[in-house]
Amino acid sequence: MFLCDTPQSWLSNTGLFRFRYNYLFFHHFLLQATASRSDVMSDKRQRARVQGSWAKQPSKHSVQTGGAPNNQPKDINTASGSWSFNNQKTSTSFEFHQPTKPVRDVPPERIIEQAGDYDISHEPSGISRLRLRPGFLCSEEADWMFSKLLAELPWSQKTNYRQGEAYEEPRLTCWYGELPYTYARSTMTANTQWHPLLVTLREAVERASGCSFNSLLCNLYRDGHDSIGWHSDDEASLGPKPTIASLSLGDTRVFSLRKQPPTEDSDEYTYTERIRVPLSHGTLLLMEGATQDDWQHQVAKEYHDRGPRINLTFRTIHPEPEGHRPGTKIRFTAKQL
Ligand SMILES: O=C(O)CCC(=O)C(=O)O
Repeated sequence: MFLCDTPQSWLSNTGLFRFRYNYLFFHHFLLQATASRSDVMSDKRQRARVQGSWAKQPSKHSVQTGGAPNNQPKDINTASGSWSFNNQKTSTSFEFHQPTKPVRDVPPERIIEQAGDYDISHEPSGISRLRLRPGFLCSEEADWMFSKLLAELPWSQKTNYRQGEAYEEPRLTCWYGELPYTYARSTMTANTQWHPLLVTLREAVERASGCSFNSLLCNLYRDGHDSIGWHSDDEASLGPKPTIASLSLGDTRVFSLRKQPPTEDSDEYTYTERIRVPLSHGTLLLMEGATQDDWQHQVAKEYHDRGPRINLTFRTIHPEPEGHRPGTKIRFTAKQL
């Protein structure tokens, strides 16, 4: 007879029964494996939540129910496709160790380009303050002054010394003042022959700043390759907490500042605060208070075309403290002043 007596006998007769039985067995097995896997996952999540890492040995339960936990070498049988769950031979454990140094962020660089007064730090040494006046000179008078000073000032290249080695400054300079000025182990001799235009500019800067200045260091950056490296204007002859007035003419260059690191970090400038101040034609910048104690500044080389720039830095110079070599930094003489 073609129709079977019962479905079962028909199934068993056709072999479909064997297929269905195998399928059910396999399905059951899959469910178990999935349940075990989800146990492992929730176990992992729990431990990650509690400890933040694999601090604890995997529980017996998780080892028995399935694959090796993450970070544990895989059992060779598992790797070769065997379903052996009880052959954990290694006892490697991974423990969370608190990093000995806290992770530190590099602070984002601040850009100052709008006219205003900026207190850039408050330290035991005092407040460091920048006062920025773009357009202090209007562009026509700045153009005229720039050409005149470029042509008429006695520019020359100074030789400095670092660790006994001579090097040529990557810019031209000239100096005005009744006293000589020594920095980087080389001296600019006194020069009282002020150019008349510089006298006018000094008076204008004194009115704007409320300070008086007896000296002027002029810098000429011939192109983008000329620069001045990181330094502070903190020679003892400038006195404590000097105000320095810097007037820029010609192409814009970036004046950068970086905070002195805390003493325990000494020369580690990676994490210190940084400020960029683009100094354009006719801009006046005043550095006041503790700026020379707590910050360094530079005008870095640039690798694209830059036209010439003149920077006039008005200062007040005091006689060098007795018993100290000219050009000594103030931190080595502070007690004498
Ligand atoms: O050119 C400038 O703006 C900075 C000059 C300077 O840092 C200096 O004369 O000490």
